[in-house]
Amino acid sequence: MAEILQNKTENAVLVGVITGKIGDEYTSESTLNELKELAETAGASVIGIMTQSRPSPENATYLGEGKLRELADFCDLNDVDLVIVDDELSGTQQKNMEKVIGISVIDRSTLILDIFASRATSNEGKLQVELAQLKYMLPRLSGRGTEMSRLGGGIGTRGPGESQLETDKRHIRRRIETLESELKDVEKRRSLMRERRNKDGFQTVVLVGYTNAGKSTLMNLLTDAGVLSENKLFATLDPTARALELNDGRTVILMDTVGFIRKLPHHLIKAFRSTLEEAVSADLLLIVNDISNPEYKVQLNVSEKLLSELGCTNKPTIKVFNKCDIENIWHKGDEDSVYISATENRGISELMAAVTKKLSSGSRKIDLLIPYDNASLVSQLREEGKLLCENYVENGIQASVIIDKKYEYKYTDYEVKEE
Ligand SMILES: Nc1nc2c(ncn2[C@@H]2O[C@H](COP(=O)(O)OP(=O)(O)OP(=O)(O)O)[C@@H](O)[C@H]2O)c(=O)[nH]1
Ligand SMILES: [Mg+2]
Repeated sequence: MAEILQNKTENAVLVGVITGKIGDEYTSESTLNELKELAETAGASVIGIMTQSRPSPENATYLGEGKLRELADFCDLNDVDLVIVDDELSGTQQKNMEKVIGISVIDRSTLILDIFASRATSNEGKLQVELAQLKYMLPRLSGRGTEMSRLGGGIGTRGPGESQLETDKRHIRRRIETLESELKDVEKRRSLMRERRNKDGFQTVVLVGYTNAGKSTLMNLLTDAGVLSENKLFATLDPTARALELNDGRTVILMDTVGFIRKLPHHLIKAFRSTLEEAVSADLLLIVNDISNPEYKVQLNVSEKLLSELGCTNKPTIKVFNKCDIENIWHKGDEDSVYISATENRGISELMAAVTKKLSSGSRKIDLLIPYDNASLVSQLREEGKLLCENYVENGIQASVIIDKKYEYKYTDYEVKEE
């Protein structure tokens, strides 16, 4: 009997409407190149790219009628298994496109969710991806079930699985509720862990940045963490934390996190809140950039925009330009920007110097006991420093805070000195 070949590569065609508008969220040659990388990461082989210039996508079919026919003919002639659209499709657009073309049509969000689904290993990661997938699916569910089973599995259908696709919306809503409450527990655990680290006086440095920039490679170089780093998008989903000793002998926590990308599905950002929260609570962010990528400025912008959406504005930050070995670009850095190669171990002492400097900009940890009469000082502390913990005890509020030396004088009366 013939053996059934598993994991046959799917032939994919990428499709995008070029509106001529400029911005991260609009399709362009560069977002299509990135879509190609995403498709290849998911295991597809891209055999064609089709674009249409029009002021906006067609409401019912995404592409105009003629172009859609052209796409259907192309798919027919070339044994295409899958069409991947660079924008997020409505349920109607997707259904109508599938009707005309006769094969699976998925969008960029589904592809990203699919990659995340195949990468998720931890319980937390799996819960987050499933939640994002279900939330994406729910409004698109009506009448999709039978078509999907006709079209079969493959890219864009991994994750919660087909049987769940076909169950009714109520069932999915219930599952969403369960996932959300499980994730709340995870979030609580994470925030307790953060609190404990804070209490122990550890500051955290978090590696963030565009996917494939080299965050995990740098993490491994600095801490021997042994995390997976590879030339694929979204190699890392779960945050990993390790101790890192600074030049001045202090120990901080270094953390590796999930990468960013353009047009990240907003359900995914929401579902990954507990993970992304690590960046929000960081004492210092290292935004890692792949300087050899012609799009690195756009990528840096996307990272910065996402970080500010997460509420990371005004956080101490160092821009780390990585992969300087590739184009041999070695600028002189300063405490805000450093130029390194994580694979060749170059520029690392400059990076460590910048980190040490940023983390010791005149702040220190103080323990206070604030009488209840002056309880408003606690909110002031929150604004002026980093409140690590507060405890309501009989004679007042015990608070530990990391505060800039310039504000310290305001609180000396309440300081609890260690015996
Ligand atoms: N030439 C060169 N390649 C590098 C450098 N740093 C990382 N890489 C390569 O870039 C690829 C991606 O590295 P990762 O460390 O996995 O990137 P990441 O930022 O963790 O990516 P995600 O986890 O997907 O967000 C790997 O193939 C690395 O070997 C560098 O300094 N120079
Ligand atoms: Mg990584």
